[in-house]
Amino acid sequence: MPETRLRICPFCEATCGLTLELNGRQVTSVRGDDDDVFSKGFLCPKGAALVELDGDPDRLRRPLVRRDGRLVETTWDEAFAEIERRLPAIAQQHGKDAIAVYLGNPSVHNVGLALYGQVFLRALRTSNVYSASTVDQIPKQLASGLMYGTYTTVAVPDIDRTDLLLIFGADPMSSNGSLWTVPDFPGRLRALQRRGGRCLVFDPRRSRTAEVADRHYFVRPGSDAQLLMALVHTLFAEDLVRPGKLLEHVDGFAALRAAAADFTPELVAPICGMAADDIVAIARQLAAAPRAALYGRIGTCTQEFGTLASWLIDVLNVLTGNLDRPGGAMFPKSAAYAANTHGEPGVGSGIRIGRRHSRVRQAPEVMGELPVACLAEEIETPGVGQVRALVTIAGNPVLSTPNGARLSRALESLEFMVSLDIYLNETSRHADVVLPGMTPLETSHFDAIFPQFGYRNAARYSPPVLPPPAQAQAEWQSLLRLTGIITGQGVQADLDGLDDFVAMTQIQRAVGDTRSPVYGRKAAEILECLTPRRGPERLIDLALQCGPYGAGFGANPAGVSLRLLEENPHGIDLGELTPRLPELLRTPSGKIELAPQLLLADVERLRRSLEARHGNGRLQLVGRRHLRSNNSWLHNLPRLSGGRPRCTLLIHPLDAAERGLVDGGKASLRSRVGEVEVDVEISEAMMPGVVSLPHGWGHDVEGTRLQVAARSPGVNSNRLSDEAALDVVSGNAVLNGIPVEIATIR
Ligand SMILES: Nc1nc2c(c(=O)[nH]1)N[C@H]1C(S)=C(S)[C@@H](COP(=O)(O)OP(=O)(O)OC[C@H]3O[C@@H](n4cnc5c(=O)[nH]c(N)nc54)[C@H](O)[C@@H]3O)O[C@H]1N2
Ligand SMILES: Nc1nc2c(c(=O)[nH]1)N[C@H]1C(S)=C(S)[C@@H](COP(=O)(O)OP(=O)(O)OC[C@H]3O[C@@H](n4cnc5c(=O)[nH]c(N)nc54)[C@H](O)[C@@H]3O)O[C@H]1N2
Ligand code: SF4
Ligand SMILES: [Mo]
Repeated sequence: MPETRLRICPFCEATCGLTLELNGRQVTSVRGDDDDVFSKGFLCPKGAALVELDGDPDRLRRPLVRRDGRLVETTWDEAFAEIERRLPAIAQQHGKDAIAVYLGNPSVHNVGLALYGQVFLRALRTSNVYSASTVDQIPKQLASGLMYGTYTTVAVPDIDRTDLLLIFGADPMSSNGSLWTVPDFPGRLRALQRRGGRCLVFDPRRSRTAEVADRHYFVRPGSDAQLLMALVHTLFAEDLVRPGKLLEHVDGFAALRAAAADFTPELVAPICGMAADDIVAIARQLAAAPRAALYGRIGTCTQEFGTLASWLIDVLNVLTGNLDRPGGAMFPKSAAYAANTHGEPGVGSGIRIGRRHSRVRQAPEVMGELPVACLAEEIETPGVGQVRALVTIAGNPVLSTPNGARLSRALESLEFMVSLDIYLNETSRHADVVLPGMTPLETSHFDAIFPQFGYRNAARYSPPVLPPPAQAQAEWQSLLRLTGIITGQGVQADLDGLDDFVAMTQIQRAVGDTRSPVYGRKAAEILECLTPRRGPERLIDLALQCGPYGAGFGANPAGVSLRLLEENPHGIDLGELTPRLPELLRTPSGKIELAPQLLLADVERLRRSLEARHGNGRLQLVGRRHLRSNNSWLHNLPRLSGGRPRCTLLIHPLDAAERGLVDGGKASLRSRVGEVEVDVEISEAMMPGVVSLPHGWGHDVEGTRLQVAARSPGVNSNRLSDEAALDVVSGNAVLNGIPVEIATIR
């Protein structure tokens, strides 16, 4: 008899609930869970491919250790013994900063990694913390942190109630949304249009989202901040600023107005490749819409003015009175882990950046991290604080960060490298020890982060679908073992004792917090209430019970706990988004900072860009995503590969003709840092002067174990992105708008 099980999909931020059918260990089908309170039956082709990930013969199941230059299978004990022999010695000899860590994207989608990765980082105490955030969303988090006081207070469009949705540099029809957890974006957009609403898309490529939108505007890469400034300028100039109820919660209107003064539509239009009349018309539409929301993502973050563009999107939501109101851009209230639900409501210490700087380039720390674009130079440059060892946790920086070729060389020069990964890929092939994770089916799932960006409030949990195989070790346990090693307790450290310590630290924080429902209670009593749970489940239960809807260990018996989620496998709906101002603010002023000093200072850089002129025969390179792909790591699943080649260079017919390029031909694409050979695809979807190549490809290197991916390897677009180019305030890499030249290969 087939059995039915439920599992939240871990692949992307939409977090769809899936229904799996099992025959023994074999998953026979995957569907969307119609009863899931949040995703209501939606799924995409990646979710259905979960079956193949579980069965992939290339997926690592046993640890690997380097012997005589080759990675060979070994036991868990031997793998950790090797780490104990080599890793702590490096910190002892060269200091704690000699060990760097890189956290990849799935470490946010895997609760064991998310919770215990932090435990390991605290034990390491290194300044050299890097992650995919600085090739992704850190500009939005910095802008939000400056405006609202915490890094995860991010406003999301209230899509189900809005009349006008403006999308900048995002393609949710392909990506299913990001910093916006919105399963079934396609259906929600259709519903918006059916009720008479409109969607405008701003993108240098006619993306899938642009195709279904009501209007698409080509914008030149890297010019969003100028365009958004021109919209701000127009609202002020035409007396269309209507913050309404927000007025009492906002500081900085005058400074903002002054900052936008120079950015007239006429001056900005040629920079972004739009008509000045269109910019004015958009500002008027925005002001006239009863309910509107602006949203921006990768294209607005991973570019030269990432933080300014991210900030100005929220600025426009404020100026039009759309922030924090139904149908506008609203703030979710998550059941666990949200900084904006802890501490005193309405005021806080805000965020601080630059508490330290990178050694070589002096780039400031943001959100506890240094820019990953600095990692290679920190490895290569001798001196005190040089990085000599690296631990990667669910990441593939060789393919996902700028100048991948240089980073790959730098990794070769490390004294020691450990990778926690489920594949032997372009990055983990450099490791001395690889520790495999289990498959999503063998682990539980709880989203600690994404409900903070949900289109609706909900809490859901999935227990493991399959029992782990005998030899497997959970990744949270691997991280505890690494913690034991790095704190000098060795491979034999008492893991239960360490885990109790982790739980106790968090319990103590809760009982000492005057705002917590368990304030003043005995830590030992709370620990007892959590028994017999251990590991991530114990921490999740604690966070849920002490959260804004929490049961508080008896204080609110009807409240949320892990048990309640277990009893409701399709999730608990916590309702549509509701206004949260001023309660969610954690700025020192208790206000929304509309014009933070750090950003006003960066406007000077933006102003100078108005004088720059594009052209000189160069093209600008941008990226894109495909529905059947997930960054660098699902290319090994047969179900998601095959079909037409996807890693092609899209180029406008005029640009192609000018350079003698033909569709299907080969061309050489060159930037300051590298050169790759690409397959040309001529396409009217591109803005003239802009070409597009997806990232996450380049699976043709030696020493990996990715047989399916290697058959259609594509090229690594990050061989072209320049590690010297940063959005200076956030340290995010510039991955869009890279100047390139192209020549045909005959
Ligand atoms: N040019 C360009 N570059 C980009 C982008 C772009 O748009 N353009 N996008 C950027 C963005 S948004 C991101 S998020 C980054 C992603 O950058 P990364 O996070 O560095 O790369 P991923 O491709 O997501 O690789 C994830 C790795 O985690 C492994 N993995 C998957 N599940 C698990 C698990 O459960 N446990 C463990 N231990 N490992 C697991 C996979 O095998 C893979 O090696 O790329 C960035 N790079
Ligand atoms: N299928 C699939 N889904 C994914 C992923 C995946 O790899 N595949 N990755 C996941 C991850 S980690 C993330 S972060 C999200 C990202 O999700 P999205 O932000 O939606 O990312 P993209 O689909 O790359 O869309 C970015 C768009 O920005 C445009 N663009 C480039 N430069 C500029 C610019 O300067 N200005 C403007 N206005 N537009 C520009 C590009 O042409 C592209 O259409 O997707 C997630 N979901
Ligand atoms: S949209 Fe697809 S990949 Fe994303 S969570 Fe849903 S099923 Fe998974
Ligand atoms: Mo991402």
